[in-house]
Amino acid sequence: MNIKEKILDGQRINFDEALSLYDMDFFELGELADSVRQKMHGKKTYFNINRHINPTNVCADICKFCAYSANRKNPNPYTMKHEEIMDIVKDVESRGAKEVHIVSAHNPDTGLEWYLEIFKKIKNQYPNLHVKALTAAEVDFLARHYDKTYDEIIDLMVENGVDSMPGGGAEIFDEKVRDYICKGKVTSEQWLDIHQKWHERGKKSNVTMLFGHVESRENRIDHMMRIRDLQDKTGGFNAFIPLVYQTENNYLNVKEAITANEILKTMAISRIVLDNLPNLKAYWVTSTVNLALVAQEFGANDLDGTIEKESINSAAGAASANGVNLEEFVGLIKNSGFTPVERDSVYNEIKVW
Ligand code: V47
Repeated sequence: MNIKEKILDGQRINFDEALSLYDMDFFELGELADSVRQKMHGKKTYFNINRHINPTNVCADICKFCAYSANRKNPNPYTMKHEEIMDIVKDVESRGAKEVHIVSAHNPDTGLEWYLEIFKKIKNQYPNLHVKALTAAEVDFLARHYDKTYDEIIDLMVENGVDSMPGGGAEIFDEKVRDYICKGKVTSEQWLDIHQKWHERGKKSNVTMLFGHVESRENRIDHMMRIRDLQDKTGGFNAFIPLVYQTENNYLNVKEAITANEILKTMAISRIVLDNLPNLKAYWVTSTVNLALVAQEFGANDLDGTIEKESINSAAGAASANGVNLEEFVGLIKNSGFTPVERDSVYNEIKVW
């Protein structure tokens, strides 16, 4: 059987086979990924009504690709008070948000309570609002800084009402590249270990991959393989989210931006490799809305959500600071030939638009 027949037959492909897909005809690869997508989701494209909240940009770690944390290029440190966060939550909940996605920098000065008690406050006031919060990088930082084990931090997250974990902080698992782009932050092994522990508590999470900077195609396939291995063990990942590296205001100094062709190929290959992961999210914030719409033909079945406001990727040049309008978003999905399906945070269908 050749690779194409294997994929159409639903068989698993190995590292070398995955890498060779980069050399396949662009449209043939797209059609293969689409056949996998269609088997899993038909023409449905999922999204949710959500709000990203980034409560502080003061960070004890230094990632070369980050334009969000306060530093020489972005000398505007801020830390929100819980009341400020609650005001945002009140506003977005009253306008239909079903999820808040709360991710911060690694602020050494707030105290552990500042990080955790906000979730309890949100849950007490809005029990039906899904709280997706704390990346594995934050969990690792909190454990190190407050002398706790990962299990202790995870128990506190559960106690305080975190429903699911976002996929941030995975970057690229290859140790050499990781050392170059974000030395000192959570290691690949630790990132996967934290998610495994979270899954073992019956909880769901997402997983990202930051690409289009200094990594190779081999590094991307390796990243996908490590995710596939953990997913085989736990089944706890909901979505894979390839994040396209944004070039501005950071210290990575990448001259040439990745091409749309390479982005779509990578998405298609990830749809094929991650045969045990249900959803592939084209995160329009880093790919642009237009390319995310095209990515629907290359295996993507999820476009994240309306977002409303986003600070991490927009700091590095993404046009996402103000989110997208719901009606417009739904119209774009429909006009591109797909069925917009509003979902909750764990992929139960809420409404077919
Ligand atoms: O972890 C930082 C990335 C991530 C840049 O789980 C950059 O549903 C591109 O993880 N260019 C945060 N990316 C965002 C994130 C996320 C987003 C949407 C949905 C979910 C989910 C998770 O942003 C960071 C980092 O990998 N990032 N700087 C940059 N210059």
